Amino acid sequence: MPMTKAKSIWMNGELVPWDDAKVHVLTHALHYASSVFEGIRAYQTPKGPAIFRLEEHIDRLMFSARVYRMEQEMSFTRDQIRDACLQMVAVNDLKDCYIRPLVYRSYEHMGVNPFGNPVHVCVAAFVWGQYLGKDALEKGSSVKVGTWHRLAPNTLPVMVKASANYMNSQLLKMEAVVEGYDEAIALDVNGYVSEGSAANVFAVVKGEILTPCLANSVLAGITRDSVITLAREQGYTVREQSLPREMLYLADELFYSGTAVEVTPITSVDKIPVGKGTVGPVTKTLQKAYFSEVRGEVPDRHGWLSLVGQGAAAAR
Ligand code: PPE
Repeated sequence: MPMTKAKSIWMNGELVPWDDAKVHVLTHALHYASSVFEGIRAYQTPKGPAIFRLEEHIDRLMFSARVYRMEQEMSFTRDQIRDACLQMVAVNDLKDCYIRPLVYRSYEHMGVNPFGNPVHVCVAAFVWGQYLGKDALEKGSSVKVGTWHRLAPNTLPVMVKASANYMNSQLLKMEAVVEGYDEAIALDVNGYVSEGSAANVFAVVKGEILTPCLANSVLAGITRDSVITLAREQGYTVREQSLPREMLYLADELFYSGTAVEVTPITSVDKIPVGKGTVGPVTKTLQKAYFSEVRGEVPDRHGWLSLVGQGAAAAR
C-alpha cells in the first residue's frame, strides 16, 4: 500500500520534514533487525481526532524495548513517546490515521553485538486506508493456511513486537499474495492455529467465540483484547484456547483483529467457504461495536480514547 506523505516525523525529539527523516545505511537495525515498534490508529470522533488505546500501545512498546535490552538506553520516557504520538497527529493535521513509533539501534558499530549502537526513537503518523483492500472489511477476505509456521517458543519472543518477527510474517504474506489470496493464517510449531501475518484470528463456533491463547505464538493484540471485552459485554462466551487447524473449516465465522486490519471478516480458508461464505452476524455485530468504540460514537466507558487536541496541547 503506497504511503501518503505527511508533513513531519518526530525523530529523537526533533520535528523533521517527512523527506528528510533519514538514517545511515549502516544502521544496526537495517542489518540485524534490532528494532521494535508499534502500530496505532487514530480516528475522527465527535470531539476531534482521538488515538485508540494509546497507553496500552506505549506500554507494549516499552515492554518490547525491555526484552531487547534497549529500554535502559533510551533517551526518552514512555510519556514523552506517548506525547510524541499525540503531537504527530496534531502537527500533521491528521484525523483518521496510523501512527508508527519505532525504537531502533542506530549507527556506530558493525557486528551482531548491539551494545554501543545508540537507541533512537522516532514516531511517524500518516493516512493509511483499509489494510486488506477496499472490499475486505465489508465482504471478507480469502485466506490460506501458510506453509510457514509462526515462531516457535524459545526462538524469538512473539509477544514482543519486534521487526525481526515480521520476516516470518513476510514469508506468510508473500506466499498468500503470490497464490492469489488476501492473507495467510499461520499455525504454531505444534500445528495449532496461531495468527495472521499481522493480525489475530477469531473463530465463531456454535455461537461461542474462540481465539488462540498466548501460548499459541500470538502477539497479545490490543484489538484482540478490545474485541474480547466488547464480545463479553454483548453476552458472548469468549474462550482463549488452542484450536486445531480443522476448526478453521468447522467454524461458522472467522475474522481477523488488529490495529491495521481492524475487524476484517474471513470468508474462505484454502478455498473452502467459511460457513455460508458470507460475512456472519457475530462478525458484523463485533465489527460494528468496534467501530462505534474507536469513532467515539458510544461513551468511552473503558477510557480507550486519548483526545489529540487535549494531549497535544499539554505536550507542547
Ligand atoms: N499479530 C501480529 C503478528 C501483528 O503484527 C498484529 C498487529 C496483531 C497480531 C494485532 O495486534 P494489535 O494491533 O495490537 O491488535 N500488526 C500491526 C502491524 C501491521 C503492519 O503491516 O505493519 C498493526 O496492525 O498495526
